[in-house]
Amino acid sequence: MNIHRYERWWLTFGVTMLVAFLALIGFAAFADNINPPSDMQQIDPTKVAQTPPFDRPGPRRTGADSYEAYYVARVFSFDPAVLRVPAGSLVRFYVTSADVVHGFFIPKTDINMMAVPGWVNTQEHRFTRPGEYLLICHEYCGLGHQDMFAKIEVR
Ligand SMILES: [Cu+2]
Repeated sequence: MNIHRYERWWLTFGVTMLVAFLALIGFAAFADNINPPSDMQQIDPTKVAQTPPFDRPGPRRTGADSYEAYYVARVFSFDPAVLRVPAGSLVRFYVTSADVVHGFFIPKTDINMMAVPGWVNTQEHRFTRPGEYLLICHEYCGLGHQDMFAKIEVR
């Protein structure tokens, strides 16, 4: 089989790039220890209401200006419906679902997660500006999806 010289160069370039990128991915995964999330906490989705700390959803003060906020998402609401924290608070959100997959999105912040039954998702944000923040479900979860929201009051 006769392969044109330019075609051979192009094939060599393509295979070289493929090997280089695979090597970079391998390096990142093993040498730099970059992995997909694998340490997520699990929870029995049928026993969310009995499993601490999700049996009492809401905020817990963990420091002078830091809070943990435990949220349960279910059709078509979030529990707690209102979270009140002082301005400047660093809030770590812990989110799970008691039924189907929901979204957990707070516009104008970097909080954007999924509430997945069986799993506890977590993210944190510092609320520096006082005001009322909307927490919305941004994953279609059923006929009442558009009514699924909660509020965060920062004072
Ligand atoms: Cu929804």
